[in-house]
Amino acid sequence: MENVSACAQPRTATDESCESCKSDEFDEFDEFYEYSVVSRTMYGEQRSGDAALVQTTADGALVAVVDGLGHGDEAALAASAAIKLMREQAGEAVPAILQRCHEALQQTRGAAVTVVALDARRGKLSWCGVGNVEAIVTSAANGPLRNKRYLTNCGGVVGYRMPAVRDQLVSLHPGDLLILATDGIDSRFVSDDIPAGEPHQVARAILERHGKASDDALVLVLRWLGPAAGGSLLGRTS
Ligand SMILES: [Mn+2]
Repeated sequence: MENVSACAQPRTATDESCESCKSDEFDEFDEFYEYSVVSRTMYGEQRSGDAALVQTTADGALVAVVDGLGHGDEAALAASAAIKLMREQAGEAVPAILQRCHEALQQTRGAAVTVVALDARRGKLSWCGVGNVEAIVTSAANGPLRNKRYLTNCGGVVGYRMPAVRDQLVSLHPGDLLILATDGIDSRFVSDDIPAGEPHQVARAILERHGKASDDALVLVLRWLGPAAGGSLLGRTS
């Protein structure tokens, strides 16, 4: 597949669609999750308007996917403005981050943004989104059978028409997958079986099966591993 780029742990950004920021200051929860981002720039465009961020925080990580309106340079500009803002605000509550994004994107064409704070200490996600970045949490294929949970995004455009947003909380079980996808991925992927494998295999399979030719496409897959067996969330000294 042409124009596909991937970014996965170890946390090295291999394309401009994914910024992975690992801070030595916040490495306590590095072993608690693994993730991968794959993206494809629309044929004929030089830059993708889709972007992702995974940044370590004091409590775990901030995870975000942005789809700048449309595609091409203007979309990429809006997306990179959102990523820059979120890097600076990574420790804040997610509704506040979205509101700051809205202010930062006023001079751009705007974007769909979904932002997720991973609280690794408590094994919970707090998330909210505006616009049509699809987001689900699904149980591991071999784990306890649980329904997929869908994030209910608010309609609107960050930077242009911002609705009131509230975050939703989801508890994680070891093996759970968080999947975020821009609308360059056919939204019917959520009713398909989730492919097996490592996060990069899951992400790549979703992109190959459901990616549209008419837009940039990006999939982020994060697997929650939880604390290692026998380990304790509190009082870790290493
Ligand atoms: Mn799009």
